[in-house]
Amino acid sequence: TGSSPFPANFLFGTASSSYQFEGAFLSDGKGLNNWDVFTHDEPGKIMDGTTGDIAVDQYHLYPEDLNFMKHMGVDTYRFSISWARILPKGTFGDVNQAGIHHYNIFINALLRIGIQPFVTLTHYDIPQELEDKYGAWLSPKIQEDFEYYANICFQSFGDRVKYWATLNEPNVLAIQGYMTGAYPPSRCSGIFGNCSAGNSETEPFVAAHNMILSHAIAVHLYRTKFQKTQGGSIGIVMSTVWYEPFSNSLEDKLAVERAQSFSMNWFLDPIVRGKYPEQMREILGTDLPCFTKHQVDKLKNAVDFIGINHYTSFYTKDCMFSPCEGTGASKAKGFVSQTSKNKVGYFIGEPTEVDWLYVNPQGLDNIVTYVKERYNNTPMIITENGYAEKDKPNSTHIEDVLNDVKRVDYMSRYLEALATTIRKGADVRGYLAWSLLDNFEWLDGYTVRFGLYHVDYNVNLKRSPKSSAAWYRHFIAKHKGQRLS
Ligand code: GCO
Repeated sequence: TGSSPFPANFLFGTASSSYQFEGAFLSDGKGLNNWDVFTHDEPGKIMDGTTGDIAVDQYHLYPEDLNFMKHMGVDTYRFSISWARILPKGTFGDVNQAGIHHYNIFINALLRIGIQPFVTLTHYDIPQELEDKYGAWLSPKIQEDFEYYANICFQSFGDRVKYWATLNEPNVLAIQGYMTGAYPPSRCSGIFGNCSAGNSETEPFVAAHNMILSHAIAVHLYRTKFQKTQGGSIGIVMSTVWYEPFSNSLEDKLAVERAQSFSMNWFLDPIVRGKYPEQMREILGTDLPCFTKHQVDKLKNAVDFIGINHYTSFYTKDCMFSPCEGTGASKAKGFVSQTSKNKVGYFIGEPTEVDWLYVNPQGLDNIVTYVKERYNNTPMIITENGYAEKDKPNSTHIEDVLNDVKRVDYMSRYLEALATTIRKGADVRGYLAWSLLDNFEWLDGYTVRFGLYHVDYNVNLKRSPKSSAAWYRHFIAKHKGQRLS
């Protein structure tokens, strides 16, 4: 082996999701999902009033996208299956064969060019019917519907798909869907926002509880029924932030622990260790649901790998015991710790054009090391990392837009940090860049661009490589070359 820190079967890839990429929102028998309904009913909530109806139309334009991947030399492509394409009404009953057919063709096309499909079962979008019928994640009923859906996916695609992630960023979904109400199903109460229904103090924990149990049930199903013959692995994808104390005070250090407890560890502790973080129990008391003995048994070690989405780092200041000014979250149990006095002190590293994204490569080394130690060196995959630029609608110089030197700088520094962590012994199995193409960035619509390839929304969704695509191609080739030598 050569001098590359990335091990021989390390996966380089890019990541995406169904709602952000596919479009074709009414094609081939697909049912409506929660994001279809949300973007249509409340256009004011999306920055530019757009929807994912067409998105970047990967549903139809995928052959071209596959060529880009092949050209870059990636090993894997992470995408999500649209639950509403497979089960238009979400639940037991008719499977939409056209949906199965679409993903079969897509998966086969990836494999034909030597790219491993890496499938997320749900990346925020779920059939609207599940919301209407019983409140989706708020009801334990979703556990069996998720199991039913997962079973269809394993059965239909598992002979060829060797990497499965159950849920994408459930920690973000629980907060945005049920505490701030910013994402569907737009539930919140009190100081958290203006929703027509919800309870920000309790519902995030109920929804999360059902997500955790749904995950565990799907993993159990995969392990008992499919894994032996299909030989793949299954995990979950978490949104991770590296938190640093704002000052050296004990309060701020405890606030950092609370911040991790109330975001990443909220899910990973149950899924790996079989229980919620101690601090959550102390702060929330009976607002935090409990697991039965039987559930605990299913939960422990219910991942083959931990998927880490990582972009940025925050300073963390205690606001629970000494109130912080100017933050709406100051009364939120536990979560208070994630805020600080002012924007200047809030993020770590160099600012970007996007307000939540600051450049701190060291944060990736830190978070991976933290996960390694807390979760007994469970294998990890960096399932997302990437750099955003604001759309510049009036820019006449497409060359400038395509020459994304800042993205190249960001990726090369984060990958260097990752190499350092791996040299220190972390078991990281892959790195997936967010994202292959510019795409629908949730509440930011098409105003924020994450792609290695540019998409022209005015000219037939024309794709053009940015400098970062060429850079990534060289980076991958260099590391593979070193492995072979
Ligand atoms: C996720 C993320 C992605 C975003 C990306 C950039 O849930 O995995 O929200 O879908 O597009 O993180 O913000």
